[in-house]
Amino acid sequence: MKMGFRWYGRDNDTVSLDDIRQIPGVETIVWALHHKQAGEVWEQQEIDKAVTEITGLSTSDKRKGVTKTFNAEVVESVNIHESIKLGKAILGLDPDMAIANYKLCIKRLGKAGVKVITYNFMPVFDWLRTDFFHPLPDGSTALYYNHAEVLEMSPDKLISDMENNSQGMTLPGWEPARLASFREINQAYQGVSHDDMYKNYKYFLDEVIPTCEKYDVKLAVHPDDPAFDLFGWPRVVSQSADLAKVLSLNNSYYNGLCLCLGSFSSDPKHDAVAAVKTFMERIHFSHVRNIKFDAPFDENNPNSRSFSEVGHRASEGNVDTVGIMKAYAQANYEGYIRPDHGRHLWDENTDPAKKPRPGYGLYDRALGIQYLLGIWDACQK
Ligand code: CS2
Ligand code: MN
Repeated sequence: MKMGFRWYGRDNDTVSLDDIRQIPGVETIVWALHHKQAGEVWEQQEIDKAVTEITGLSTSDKRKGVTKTFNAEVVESVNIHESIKLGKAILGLDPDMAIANYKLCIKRLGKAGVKVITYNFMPVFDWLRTDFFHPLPDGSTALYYNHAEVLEMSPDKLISDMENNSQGMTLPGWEPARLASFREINQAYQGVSHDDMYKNYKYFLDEVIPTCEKYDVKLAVHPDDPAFDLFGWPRVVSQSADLAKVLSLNNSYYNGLCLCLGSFSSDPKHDAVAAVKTFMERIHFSHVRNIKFDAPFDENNPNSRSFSEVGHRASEGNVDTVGIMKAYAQANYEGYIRPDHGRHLWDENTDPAKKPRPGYGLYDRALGIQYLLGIWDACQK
């Protein structure tokens, strides 16, 4: 197993490569060209520059005697253009053009030594939370999802919230300038079924997987978060059966999972350890974190689908992180793992300069890594 840490890039993250270097056990930097929009081509020069920065050492590091370096083998994410998911042209791009651009990204990343590309296949937007800095009983803060609040929302309400720039919902990647596209995309998904999505998904995989095989780059899909439909948009990577179906759409080993156990566990009926065991052979990358539901599961109580993200330790929440790491260790898992989101601790909540991207501070993820590695090490003979 190779332990990873997500890094948003210099001037785009409160955490530095030098910070990450001091976390014992981290080998892989999980990176992306975050200024690229879905559907855009990544230039070889930009890719090579990012890889060199991650895998090299600065002159001042060298002067200080630093020798530890990272690999840049995992990219999260090369996002999928909506035209691919919808199977029709939108926002000025048609599916075949968007797929051709995706293939070019795969080829170029492969040439730069990247082994895994993560993506998601969620309609319209990435993960959803209702509070980014939710207070926890110990004084830290964390990402929080309130199901009752979401049930009362509509895409129109979401848009007006964002337009008013209120304290309400802000979706990852939805800057005010892009709200017009949000309307257009929401419109385009009306009447699109789960089966339509699977058909378009298969078309995409059959097109790109040969390129993955040629350049030895594995694709890894991240589950929907939360793992159920929202606002009537068809989500197709939520349930265990969905994961199996996605893998069967194209049987190549290069068509695999980024099994995010926090996202997968957002459906209270899910068993994270069973999923790890079931899909082991096609898990190329995994996010391991914990969440805690507000109430024990009850179909009629929306609050039992509300949850807070918590520390990685199993007893902190409802995800059996010990069972997960044991399952990986017993299978001698050779893929990549990273802690996922972390809580915001210490000066991350008091010093505005330290305020991290929601979920992506330094301290809790560093603590989480030590916990996960502790379980892993204890399982080794
Ligand atoms: C999230 C996602 O749970 C997570 O890891 O932060 O943004 C994730 O990176 C994407 O859905 C993968 O494409
Ligand atoms: Mn994740």
